[in-house]
Amino acid sequence: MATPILVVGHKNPDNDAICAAIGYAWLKNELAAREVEDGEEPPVYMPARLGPLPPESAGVLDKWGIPTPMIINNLYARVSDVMTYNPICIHAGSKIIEAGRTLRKHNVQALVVTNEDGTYKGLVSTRMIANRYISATDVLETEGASEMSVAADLIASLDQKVDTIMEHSILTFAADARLDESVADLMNQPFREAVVLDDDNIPIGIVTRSDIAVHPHRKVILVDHNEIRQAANGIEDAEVVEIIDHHRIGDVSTITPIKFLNMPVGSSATIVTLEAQRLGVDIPKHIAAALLSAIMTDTVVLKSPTATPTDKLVVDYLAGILGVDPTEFGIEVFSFRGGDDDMPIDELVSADSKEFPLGDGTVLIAQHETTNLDLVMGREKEMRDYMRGLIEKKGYDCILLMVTDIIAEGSQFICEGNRRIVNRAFNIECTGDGGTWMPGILSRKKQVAARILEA
Ligand SMILES: [Mn+2]
Repeated sequence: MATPILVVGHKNPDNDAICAAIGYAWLKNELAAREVEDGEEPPVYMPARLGPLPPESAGVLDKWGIPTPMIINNLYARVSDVMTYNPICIHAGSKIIEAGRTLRKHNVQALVVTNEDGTYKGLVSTRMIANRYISATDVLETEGASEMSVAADLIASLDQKVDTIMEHSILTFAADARLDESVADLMNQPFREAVVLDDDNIPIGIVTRSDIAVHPHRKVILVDHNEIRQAANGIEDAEVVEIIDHHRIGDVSTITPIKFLNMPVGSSATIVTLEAQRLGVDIPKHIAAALLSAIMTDTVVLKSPTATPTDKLVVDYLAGILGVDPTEFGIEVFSFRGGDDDMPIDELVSADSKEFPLGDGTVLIAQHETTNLDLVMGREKEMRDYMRGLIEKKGYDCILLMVTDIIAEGSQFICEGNRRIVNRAFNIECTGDGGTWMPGILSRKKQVAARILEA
């Protein structure tokens, strides 16, 4: 069974990190199926994620029947990358002679011994059976037994049950255990084999000292990031085989040349769509929906200054496949976030917040995107109380919360702490009441942080 190649977005995933991974894994599988020779098994690309699904992703995946990408904790090589699957098993009640026959028949060195219900009990190897005979010769020399009686004992012992000679104290591993740690354990036990068990204690694999002589590296395609800080733990132990991204070039390095697509466009999903077009692969509706949703969230329905003419073309193409109006589609995706009225206040204010150093102090700029500004502003007092508490706790000079109305295309500034910092930068009069409407301000990175830091 070939180990799948993972396609994974950054830590703390947003909708683009999830949907670009789904889209690119789909594209790679399509291409692999085309290129495969007769009788060959194509490589399998599997989308994965490093954290919980954002609500808009959950909404899109649910609506379009797309399976949720599996969550992974790290990219370290695992026991399952080297183990032999489906080990040969024998019941503890079987006779030793049967164990001998089974070892011969399958030409293996060890059998996993199981209980009646198939759960793991121990292990019997050719060496354990051989040891029985070697110790018999010992009896011959030290106790002066006759050769005939020893031989008779040995023949009789073939009739005994396997569990009289099996070893109970063999190491067991979970399939997803880290290989480097497991190798150390395996080298420290007196036996050559370890048994791999599933959650129900059923043996699913066997791993020997010769299996671990090679250290495999998990293959991974990075989407929507190319910095180690944002990548899965264990990235340094993995083999990065491709990168699809729209952020600044970071610090992931590779040993061999790879396909590294980086474009200054509004989303990674845009690049995935361009690749499908370039390679002449038709995009099915569910994948078009995932990709379109990612472009819409990353570019705030194409209104963010990060949106480019290329994004616009790609959005029209995907909306054409789906037969939808792109803006309506985008607003529906944002509405999956929902819950502006019952969202916990810490989440509403700080889920998307970034600290910026300013002089000797720190400014926190938070952003909450909404399709219902009135609903959010109804919680103004709650938000301000929470922001003042944050300032007290963290010592910020100032917190600016941008409540961004993606339909009206602007942001309501709510400011606590030293408001002069914000007022000076934008030449406005933010007060402690009601906030200040800033038409056209949608991007924290391009339109707000830059201005405050320069002022
Ligand atoms: Mn992105």
